[in-house]
Amino acid sequence: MSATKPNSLLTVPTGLLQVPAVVKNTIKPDSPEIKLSLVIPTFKESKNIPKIVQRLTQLLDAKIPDAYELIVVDDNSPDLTWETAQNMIPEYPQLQVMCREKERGLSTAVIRGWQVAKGEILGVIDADLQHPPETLLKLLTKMEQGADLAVASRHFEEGGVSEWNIMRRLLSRGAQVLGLIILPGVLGRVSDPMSGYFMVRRKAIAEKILRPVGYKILIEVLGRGNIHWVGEVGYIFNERIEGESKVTWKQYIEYLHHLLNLRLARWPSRFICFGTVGLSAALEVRNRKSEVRSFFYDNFR
Ligand SMILES: Nc1nc2c(ncn2[C@@H]2O[C@H](COP(=O)(O)OP(=O)(O)O)[C@@H](O)[C@H]2O)c(=O)[nH]1
Ligand SMILES: [Mg+2]
Repeated sequence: MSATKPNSLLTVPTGLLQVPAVVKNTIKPDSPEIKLSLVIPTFKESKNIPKIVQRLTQLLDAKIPDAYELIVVDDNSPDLTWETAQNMIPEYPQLQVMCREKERGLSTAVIRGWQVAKGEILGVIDADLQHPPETLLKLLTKMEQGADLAVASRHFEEGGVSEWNIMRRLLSRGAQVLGLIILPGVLGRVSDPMSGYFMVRRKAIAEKILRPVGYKILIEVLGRGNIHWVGEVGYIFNERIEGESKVTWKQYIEYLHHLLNLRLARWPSRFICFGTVGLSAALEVRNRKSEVRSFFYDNFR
């Protein structure tokens, strides 16, 4: 599906957004097994990428040296984020870079990164340092304890947001409430379904055809994955220091679209089930009616 040469860009997978269950063994036989593949989606993050890569490397080298990979998936940013990242590869051998030209969007970028990943644990973190890198180790611990999904949450234990105004808080909570109304069984499973900072076990989403719309990759994973045990850790969502948010009203519309898609995707089986029960009941009534009719016909005519 993809090929990597030292210092070269990863090949962008095409076709369905489907993560393979088994990783093709393109790694040298003596190279250590990758446990964690962390995708960093980027668009116009050239000022943030050196810092986030450096901090993540420091943390992960201390915890799981050589057993992780960092995959930057950039959408051909005009500030050449992908090139900045690519130039760091000699100093950071666990780093790989993908640059997409034909596709755009946060959620699909994450899945394209997971498609080329080698780890049994797949993760995602923003590039802009709004997700504190230290929380990563707590997420990893949850996964090591057996979670299928570990979510960094702003609404769990010591979690929160730094300097959000009332409007932003209302919009965020409003979006969550709307999601809970449309898809209670999906969004109700975690305290912060809007989180973009989490890890998932490969086998929980492998071979599923994912169809996210927009920004909220976590609800896609929750909606279509086989997720049994969910772990949560609290975190404070930092303010951005460099660059700017790409969120506009378009992302709210896309979020609604995504919720409705997932709602519809989860209906057919129930409809088929109710439909089958309804149809058999109707047939049964019809059979009984003809039985009763023939009984009267045979006995009382
Ligand atoms: N590849 C890719 N990354 C994106 C896109 N939009 C946002 N990102 C990245 O996703 C992360 C979160 O985006 P951001 O705009 O900061 O969202 P916010 O924190 O909710 O305001 C950052 O690392 C962005 O660079 C996109 O269209 N493609
Ligand atoms: Mg951000």
